[in-house]
Amino acid sequence: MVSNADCVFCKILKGEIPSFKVYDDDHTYGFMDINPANAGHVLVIPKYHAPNIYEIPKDWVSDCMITAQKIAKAVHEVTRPDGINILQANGEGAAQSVHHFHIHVLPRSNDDGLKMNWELV
Ligand code: D5M
Repeated sequence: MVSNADCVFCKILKGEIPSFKVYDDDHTYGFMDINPANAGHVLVIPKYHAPNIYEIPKDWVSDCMITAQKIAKAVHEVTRPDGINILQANGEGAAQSVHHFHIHVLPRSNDDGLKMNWELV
């Protein structure tokens, strides 16, 4: 695995800090967001350290999006939210706070009060 010793998500992948796992395969890992914007907020990360979408090899993007789809379909089937946002931030101007590529899977309800913009993630 390509890893960065200072990266919080790499530490999660190595088991050095705890996480609430919801999905795990050879290339990707899904876990609950520690600061959820809404109930059921999940993050999907590659088992490869790249800081953003500019630098990550394309196959890892594919793997992560396929995992995000699996999680979204499972959430849709089980909890029947009013909708699900798939979000991904790059750079400070996009409110990226962890510099290991990740995809947010964010269930929505019609009355959750969240706006449909990026400043919320
Ligand atoms: O989103 C980064 C997200 O990562 C943010 O919603 C909090 C979450 N986060 C940060 N540290 C942890 C740990 N240790 N466990 C779970 N979730 C975490 P961004 O798109 O970069 O703003």
